[in-house]
Amino acid sequence: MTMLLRTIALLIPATMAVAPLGAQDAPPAPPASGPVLVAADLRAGTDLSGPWHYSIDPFRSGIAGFHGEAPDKGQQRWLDIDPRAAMATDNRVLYEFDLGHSPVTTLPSSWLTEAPELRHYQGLMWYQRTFPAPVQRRGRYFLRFGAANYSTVVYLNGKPVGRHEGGFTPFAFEVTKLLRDGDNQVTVGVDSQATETTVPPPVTDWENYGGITRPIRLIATPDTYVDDAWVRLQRDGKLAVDVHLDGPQAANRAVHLRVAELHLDRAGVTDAHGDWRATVAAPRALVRWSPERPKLYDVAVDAGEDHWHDRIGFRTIETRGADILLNGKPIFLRGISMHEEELGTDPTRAMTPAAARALLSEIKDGLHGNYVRLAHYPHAEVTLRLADEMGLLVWSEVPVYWRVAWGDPDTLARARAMLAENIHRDRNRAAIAIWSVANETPVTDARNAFLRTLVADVRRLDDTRLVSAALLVERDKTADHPVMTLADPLAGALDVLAINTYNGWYTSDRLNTLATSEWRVPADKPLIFSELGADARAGFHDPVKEQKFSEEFQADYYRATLGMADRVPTLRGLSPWILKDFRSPRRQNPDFQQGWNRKGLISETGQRKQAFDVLASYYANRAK
Ligand code: GCB
Repeated sequence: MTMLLRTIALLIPATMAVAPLGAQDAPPAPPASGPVLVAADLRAGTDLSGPWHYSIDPFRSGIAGFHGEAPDKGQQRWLDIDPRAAMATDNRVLYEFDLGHSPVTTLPSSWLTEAPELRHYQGLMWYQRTFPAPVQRRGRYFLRFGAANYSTVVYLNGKPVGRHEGGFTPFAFEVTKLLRDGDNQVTVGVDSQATETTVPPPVTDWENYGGITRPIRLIATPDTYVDDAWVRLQRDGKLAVDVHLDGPQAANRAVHLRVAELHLDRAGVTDAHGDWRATVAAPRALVRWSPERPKLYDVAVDAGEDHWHDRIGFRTIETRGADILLNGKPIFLRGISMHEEELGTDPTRAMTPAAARALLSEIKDGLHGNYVRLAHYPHAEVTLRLADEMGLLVWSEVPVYWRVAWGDPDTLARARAMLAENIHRDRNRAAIAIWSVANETPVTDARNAFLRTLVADVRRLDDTRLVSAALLVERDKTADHPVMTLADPLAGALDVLAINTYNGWYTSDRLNTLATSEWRVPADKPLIFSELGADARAGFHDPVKEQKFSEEFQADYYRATLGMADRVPTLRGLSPWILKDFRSPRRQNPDFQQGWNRKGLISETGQRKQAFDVLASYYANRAK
């Protein structure tokens, strides 16, 4: 546990907490760790985005006193009081915070961009706002966070409501009984500090945007409501539905699955646990979702007073030998990778629909793509919804990245919880083709066991997608040409093999030798180059010597690497690194990087580099 969560665990009763999932006991699949509220973004609610007060707490004084004991009153940020008025009234009173009179930021956003002195702040931040309770309350209310990075503790009107760990997945707490008439005060502590046992750990190659980076909403539901619903087309051609109701009338309840456009109305009754499962023959009129025709249907689940709905596309994805089949037909994944970072000179990881559309349009229309790798963690719901609408297949991953504490059961529990939260949120998205469990993780027994557990979780939670991981290869140092061998024992557990390759960028290979590369990979599974790339600073040209960081080098690197890719018989897709230059504190070459990883095909402001056209025409040809 992080320090924040460890201390908070002492303060918040476990029953109110999102408990870490049981770690080593592999089966059964991890349960949902709190209310799922699937398709919460389409439910009625009050948007709590907008102005919030904020205040740093670098020594975590609101979490623990200086001897490690519970903090005294003068430091308890969540108290339902007015410190200024209290101190003015009684000179024995001391408060060393006053959130209600602290500076204001606009959420969702990261604090890194709020003020220059916060640019490199990694630690605990407190946020607070008040909001009016809905008048005439009925049913149940949940405070839902799209994401907060990294560990979070939430209080309402001075009372703890829950805690959550993981910077990229949604979480919700029921607050029905804590709401009061008139103004309600919500206080949130968010700690961005990564440790050796968090997921991801401290060393990555992207900006650690601390803060509440996705929408916060107060969601209203009836007393008994559809907490989870999963509607999909199975590989056997049937539609399958799983529903879970939560509430006093969840058991033995009549439910209906309705897809009006297909005249589909299937009735059922939940069991004693509030669960209903059914399959129905797919209506003949069903149009299957594809990148060329991303057809979505309005799907409803009615259960008593609750009318749940979502927009869902139906398609199958599977492998046959080295082929990836979409709706039974072989497909080549014409993709690119992207981080969750909006265009602009000072991104704050606030992904609005417009910001997501700007990025995905570059892929779909600019590059002629049909696929995107959403690296290296679950992206915002808006991005997934747009991928569904625009027709882009998605690789989705959890931040099990580079060097993780493989032997630590808590770390495994964390990764499993994130994976489960991600799959629960997104398994209704037709766009999702591949769940990936890791990126560039060195092979050891402990790592293999850890990742095998994650692969098994994916298969239990969603058997309609493909499982992958970006793997490392071994380079034969004695060969006279580049020879790379995939010897990772995890390969056998995956549906799609994925390799990141940077020959000619991080290696001293001359670009004209890449064509002679040999890739020794299993012949019976599809391979994806999940990354390939080279940096270039937009506008820096060196047509004669083509030094690194010139647009010419990057364009030539793409030509050479794409030529190499064409000679790999099992290659079925590409997601080069990366669409847009992105913030990375490890990149400090003052001439070219200035804190940015420059492997984008477009600059941070959207300027296309030469290599953009190289990939765009390659994909245009592939699409013919
Ligand atoms: C990788 C990583 C990615 C980095 C990239 C790079 O292999 O997966 O996160 O950003 O290389 O630019 O070095």
